[in-house]
Amino acid sequence: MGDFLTDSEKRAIVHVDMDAFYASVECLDDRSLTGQPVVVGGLGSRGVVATASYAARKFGVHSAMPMGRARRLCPSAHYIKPRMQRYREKSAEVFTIFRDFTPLVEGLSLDEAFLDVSASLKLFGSPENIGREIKQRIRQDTGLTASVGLAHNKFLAKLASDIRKPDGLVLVDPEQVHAFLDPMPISRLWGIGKRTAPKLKALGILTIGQLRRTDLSVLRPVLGNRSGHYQRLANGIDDREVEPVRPDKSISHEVTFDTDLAERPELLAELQRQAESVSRRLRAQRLMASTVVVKIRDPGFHTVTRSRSLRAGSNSTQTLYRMARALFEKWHESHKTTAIRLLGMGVTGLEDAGSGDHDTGDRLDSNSDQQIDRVFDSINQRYGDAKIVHGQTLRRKKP
Ligand code: TTP
Ligand code: MG
Repeated sequence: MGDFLTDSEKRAIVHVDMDAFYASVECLDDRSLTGQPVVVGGLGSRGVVATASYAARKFGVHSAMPMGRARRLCPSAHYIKPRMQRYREKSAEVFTIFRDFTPLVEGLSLDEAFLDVSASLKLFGSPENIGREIKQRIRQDTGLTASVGLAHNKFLAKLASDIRKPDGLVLVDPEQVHAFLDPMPISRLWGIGKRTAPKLKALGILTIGQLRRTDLSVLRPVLGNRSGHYQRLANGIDDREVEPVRPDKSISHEVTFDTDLAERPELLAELQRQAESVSRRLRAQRLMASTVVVKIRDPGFHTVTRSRSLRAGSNSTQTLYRMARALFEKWHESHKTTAIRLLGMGVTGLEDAGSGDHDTGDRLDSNSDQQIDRVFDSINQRYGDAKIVHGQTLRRKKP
């Protein structure tokens, strides 16, 4: 069977996501909480739920919910203020285990990572075996449980880890990709959010299978330049590599457009989307960046980069976007008619953002920018990726 698979179908990617992470750590440190409803989050009047144990979820409590509402739904739960330092410690233990399996570990947040274990397959026999081993090691060494998804690419692995939580292990067989994806709602596709979903629904497209079977010309008015991208995802195709994060180098995001693009509003919308992605990754790793870089490639493969340092470190979407936009506009002034094949933005000069709790120190970012980012992060974390994005990102070309 393996002989019929393309190279990218032979990769073995694991996505690991810890179960009710903060709450599980609290239960670990106080055994009397085991099996009880536990809610971790801000306890003040404007606090929100960071996470809830599975026992508390039965009462309808979930992440990003106002704490007051959680208390009404589940008055008997234990309410606990986050202890970030402790969660970081446990996270480091978990990531140490990951690196025993492969050096190709891409952390997405404290409790979540992609592992490319293609080269470790021989050693462990099968992907399923590796999955089981990882889960067992996590349980043994840290006392916590994780859900694991295995597939030949990141997109499928991530969906797989989510469908049998908690303590799940799901393997997507390359020959069963359509059976796995087709029945899922289109909202499971990264980037299809509240604004786009209704437009697809209006076309009668509710499931990934329906999107897969829809002609690109029908999708374009709604999904624009990203139609091809979404249709590839709907087919279970995702060639992105696992990118091991070296916490000191750079974070970037770039796209090659299906067709070269010259319209400024669309290019800016793409840039904003990238600023969101980059800044979200900075925040997930509690980093700040001091320099913004924009990369532009024209149809003749001529590539330019433009960079500039910020007055102070930042991880705010708005701050990074403003700088990227300024860099882009400066280039655009003298290249108004040049179509663009590839557009990217990134950041360098990364440093630790500190505790990230309250102090704003000499940050460039306003409090309201930070607050907006936090709300976006909590919702986006919950739903995988790009569930909500800033207004401009949703701007699409009209047919
Ligand atoms: P998640 O992996 O999204 O949630 P979880 O691990 O608590 O539960 P599960 O994966 O089993 O569904 O997030 C990991 C941690 O990140 C979570 O324990 C707390 C924190 N977090 C927040 O602080 N705010 C949020 O809105 C979310 C979603 C998570
Ligand atoms: Mg989790």
